[in-house]
Amino acid sequence: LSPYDKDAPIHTVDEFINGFMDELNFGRGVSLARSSRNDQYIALSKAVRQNLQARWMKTLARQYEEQAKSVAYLSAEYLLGRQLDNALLATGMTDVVEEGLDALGLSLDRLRAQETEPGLGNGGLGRLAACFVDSLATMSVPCIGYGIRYEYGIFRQEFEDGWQVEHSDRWLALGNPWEFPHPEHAVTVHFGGSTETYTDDRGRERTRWLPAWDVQGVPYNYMVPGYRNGRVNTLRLWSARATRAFDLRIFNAGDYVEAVRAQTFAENISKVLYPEDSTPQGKELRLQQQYFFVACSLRDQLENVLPKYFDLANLPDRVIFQLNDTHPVIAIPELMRLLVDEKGMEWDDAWAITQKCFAYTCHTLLPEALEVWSVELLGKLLPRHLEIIYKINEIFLDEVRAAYPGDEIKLRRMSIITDHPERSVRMAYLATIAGSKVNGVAALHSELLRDKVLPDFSAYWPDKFTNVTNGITPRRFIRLSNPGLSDLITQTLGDEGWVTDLERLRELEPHADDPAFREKFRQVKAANKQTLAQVLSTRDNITLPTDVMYDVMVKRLHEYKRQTLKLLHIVTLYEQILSGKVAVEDVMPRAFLFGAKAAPGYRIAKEIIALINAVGKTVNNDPQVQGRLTVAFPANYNVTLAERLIPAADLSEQISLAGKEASGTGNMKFALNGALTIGTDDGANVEIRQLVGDDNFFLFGMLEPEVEATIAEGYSPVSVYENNPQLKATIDLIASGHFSDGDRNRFEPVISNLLGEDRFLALADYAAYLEAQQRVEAAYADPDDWSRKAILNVARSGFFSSDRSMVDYIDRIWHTPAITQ
Ligand code: 26Q
Repeated sequence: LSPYDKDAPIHTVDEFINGFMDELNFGRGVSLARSSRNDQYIALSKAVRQNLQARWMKTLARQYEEQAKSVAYLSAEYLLGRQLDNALLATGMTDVVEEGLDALGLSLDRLRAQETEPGLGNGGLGRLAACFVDSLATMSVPCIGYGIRYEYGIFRQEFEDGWQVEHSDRWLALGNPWEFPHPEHAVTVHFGGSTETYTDDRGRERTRWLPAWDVQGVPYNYMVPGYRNGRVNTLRLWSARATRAFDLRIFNAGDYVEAVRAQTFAENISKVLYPEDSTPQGKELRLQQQYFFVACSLRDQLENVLPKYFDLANLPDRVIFQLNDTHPVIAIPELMRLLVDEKGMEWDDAWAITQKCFAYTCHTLLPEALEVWSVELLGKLLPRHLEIIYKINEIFLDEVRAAYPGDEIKLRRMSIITDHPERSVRMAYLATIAGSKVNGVAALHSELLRDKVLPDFSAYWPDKFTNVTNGITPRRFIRLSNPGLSDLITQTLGDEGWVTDLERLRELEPHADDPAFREKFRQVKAANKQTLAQVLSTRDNITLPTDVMYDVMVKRLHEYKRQTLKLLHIVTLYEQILSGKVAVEDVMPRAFLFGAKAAPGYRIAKEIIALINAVGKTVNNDPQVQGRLTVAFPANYNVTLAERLIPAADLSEQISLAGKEASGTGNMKFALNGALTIGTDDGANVEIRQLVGDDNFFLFGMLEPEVEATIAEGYSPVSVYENNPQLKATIDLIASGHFSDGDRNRFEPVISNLLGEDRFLALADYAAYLEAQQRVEAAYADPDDWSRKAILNVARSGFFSSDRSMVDYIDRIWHTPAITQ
C-alpha cells in the first residue's frame, strides 16, 4: 500500500460524527434535518465500513505478497443475516457509534432495524457457508467465498387465514451499502451450441466448444471481517447481465423489443433464489445459475487471482475449491474444459490437477435430495461439459472393471450416468469421483454417507471419506445475539477470549453449582424472554406470557423434521384439558414457538403450516385453557428473528426421524444459548448429547437401525393410531373439525398423510415423545436444577464453534496455512 492509501479513519466519537455526516451530506446529498431513516442507515453503514475497507486493502495486499494457498468456497447460497451489527462488532466500533449517534439525536437500535437482511439462502446449508467464511476470516485463513447475488432472496412469508403466502424479497430496493460492484471486471460465460473436433498446430486431435449464447457475470464484492484481528476476507457474488454481443445481434435484426427481451433473459439468471431446499426440480434456469457462478468463479481464480504466467501444474498448491453440496459440481468438468480445451493440457495431467483441487461436502441423506441432471438438458445447455462427464465416467468405469472383473451390477451402480427414471448425471457421484475428499456434516451423517448413500465408493476409496461436524459462529450466535449471556460469561471468565476460543466456556462448569450464578443466568434468560415478547408484539401483534417455559421449534418445514409430531404433542395437551383427563391447574404453562418456511410447491408442508396456525388460534382463544398453553407462529422466520428467538428459548425441539437430518445447526445455537434439547438420535444431536451429557438432554425415539427395521417389517401407522387411545383422541380432535370451524375436510390431507403413509414415522415415535415431554416437565419444575443443566449445555458447547469446524477442514481436507496478521 502506498502512503496515500488511508488507514482506518474512525477511532473517536468526533471522527465518527465527521465520517457519518460526510456520508450523509455528500454521499446521500441530504442534511441531517431532512434525512430519512434509510439515509441515516446507509450513511452509518458507509461510515462503519470505512474502517473495514482499510483493513480489506491490507489483507489483499498481504495475500498478494504471500501467494499462499487459499480456500475458494463454492456455494450457491449464503444466508448472511444483517451486516451492520456484525461490522460494528468486528471493528469494535459499537460504543463510539452509539455515543456519536446519540449526540446527533439518533438511535442505533432504530437504524439497525432499517436493514433488510441478505437472505441469499434457504436454511442450514446457506447459513453454514456464512458461518464458515466468518470463521476463516477470524482465523486469518485466506478464503474467497463465491456465490450468486440473487436480486431476490428467500421469499418473504406472510400468513393469510393461516395459509403461507409468498412475497418477493426486494432486499436491494432501498440500496445496499455493503456491496462493491466491479462491472469493469465482468467475465463472459457461454451456453448452448455444439462441439467440434479439429487438429491443432501440433497435429493433435482436439475438441472445442462452439457456444450459442453468452451472458456476463459482474462481480459484487462483500467484506467478510474477522473478529477484531484486522483481517477482512472477500465474498464475491456474481450478478448476470446481458453482453453487448447478445443485445446487438438481435438489435441488428431490427427488433428493439426482442433485444430488450434478450436482456431480460440474460438477467434472469441471477434474478431469484430457488426456494426448494430438498427436492431439486431439474429446472433449466437452476442449471444455468449453477454453471453461471461456477464458470465466473473459476475464470476469476485462473485469470485474476493467480499471477500472470502461473504454471497451472501447481494449481493444487494454490487453491482448493470446496463444493458446498452438489450445486457447484459442474465446476469439475468446467475446470477440465479450461485446462484441456483452452490451455491445451493433456487429459491425464488435467485430471490429476482437477482431482487435487476439489473436495465435496454432502449435506443430505434423503435419496430424493440427491441432485441429478438429465442428459438431454445438460447436452442442450452445456454440450462440451456433457462430453467431458462421459469421458470421466468411461475412464472411471474402466478402473472399476479392472478392480471388480465381471461385476456388471457394481459397474452400473457406480456409473455417473443412470438410466432411471431418465438418462441423467448423478452429481454426487461425479463429485465423489473427482474430489480429493468427501465429507459428511456430522459424525452419524458421515457414517451413513459411507455405509448407505455411497457404499461402493467408500469401499473403493476408504481414505477419501471423512467427517467434519458442522459448527456455528459464536460471534453472531451468542456474542451479538445474546449480549446478556455474553456479559455474564465475560465477567465470569475474566475476559472476552472465549469469543474466539469457545472451548473456554468449559470454565463455566464449576459455576453450574453456584446458586448465585444460576440466579444471574436465570435473570438473563428472563430478560431475553421479555425482549422477545416485546419484539413479537410489535413485529407480529403476538401476545406472549413471559413467565413460562419457551419451547421452540424453528427450521424449514419438512415432513422429515416432523413439525407434526410437535403439533400432536400440543393438541394432546389441549385434548387432555377438553376431555377433563387433566385438570387445567395441573397443566404446566408453556409457550410453543414455531418458525418455518415451506417450499412454495410443497403442498403438504403448507397444509401443516395452516394446521399449526389453526391449532394456535383455537388453543390461544379457548377460555378452558386459561392461558396456560400459548402457540405462537411468527411469520417469515429468518436469521434476524433467529437471533431473538434462540436466546429466549428454554427447550430446543430437534425431533427429526433418526437417520434423516444430516446435522442440524440450529440445535447447536440453542445449546450454546442455554436451552435444553429434546431430540432424537440424529445428526449432530448425537454429538451434542455426548458432550452435554445424558442428564442434560432429553433423548427419545427410535434409533436409525430401528427405523429401518420398522419399515422393513411393514410399518402401519393406522395400527399405531388404533392401539394408542390418546393418539387416537388427539388425531380425532383434528379430524372432527375442532380447529376448522367444524369443517371436517379442512385438514384431511394432513390426517390421511399421517394415517395412510407417515413416511417419517411420527406416529411410531409419538408415545416416546410424550414420555420425554413428561421428563421435561418434571425437570422444569425444579428451576435450580434446570438452570444447572442449562449452564452445563453452554459450558460444553464449545466444540460447536465453526472455528473448530475450520480447523478440521484445514487438517483433514484443505491443508491451508494460517497467515499471521
Ligand atoms: C438443489 C437443486 C435445485 C434447487 C434447490 C436445491 C437445493 C437447495 C438448497 C437443495 C438443498 C438445499 C439445502 C439443503 C440444506 O440446507 N441442508 C442442510 O444442511 C445443513 C448444513 O450442513 C445441515 O445441518 C442440515 O441437516 C441439512 O438439512
